Amino acid sequence: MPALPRLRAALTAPVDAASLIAFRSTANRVSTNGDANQEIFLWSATGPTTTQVTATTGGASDGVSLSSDGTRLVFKSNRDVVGGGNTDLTNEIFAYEVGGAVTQVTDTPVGGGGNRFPVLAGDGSSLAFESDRDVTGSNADHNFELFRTACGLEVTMTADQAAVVVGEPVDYHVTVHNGGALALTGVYLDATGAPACNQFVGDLASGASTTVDCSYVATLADVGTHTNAVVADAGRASTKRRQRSSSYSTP
Ligand SMILES: [Ca+2]
Ligand SMILES: [Ca+2]
Repeated sequence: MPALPRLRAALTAPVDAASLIAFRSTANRVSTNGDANQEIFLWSATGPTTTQVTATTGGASDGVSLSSDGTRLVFKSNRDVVGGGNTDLTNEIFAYEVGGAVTQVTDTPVGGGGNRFPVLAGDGSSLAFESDRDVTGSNADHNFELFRTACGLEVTMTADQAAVVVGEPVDYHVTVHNGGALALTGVYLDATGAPACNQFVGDLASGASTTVDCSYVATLADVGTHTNAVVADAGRASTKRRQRSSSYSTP
């Protein structure tokens, strides 16, 4: 059976190449999981060391996916992993930059099954996951949909005015930041309610930020409190990354 050793070598090659294995466990492997809940661990052949990525009490962190280049992993958790980002303990997606910090990718309220089954692209540049939450403002019926998002992309939105009259502009400042370790290409903003903010940003190096200034003129249809939202993403795919919004009142 000369083919069998070659087959075994082929199957183990991806793990050996990255020298990393990510897994979930209830074991107290490095003496920091005394409550024996499900935590995410990362084993490195080059240490050899075992890193406990999550440190939570109760609940579960699982569904881990490691990029084949070993730069980051993603997982699902119903714990407040980062601290303050998931106090309602719903199923959210988190990312861990290997050797760095854990960040929370999704942020959704109580209801349904939440966000689950995250899978990273081989180069760690993006992830896909399943969710029955209204992650990007386009799933109001809350069935399970697939979402894709660039990794490391963060967006914030502020408005100069808290209230305007009809015919006056609301001036927005949308800041996009690449908080990940990899450069992002083809970053763009999608703001269907405020067309002037619907802009192509371009490439963002790791750690780079850029701010887009744009305005929206209030109309009669906006009387009351109106919310405009903007999402940012990278690459050519059409699904969105983080959503940020800003509200104003029109008397
Ligand atoms: Ca624990
Ligand atoms: Ca939540």
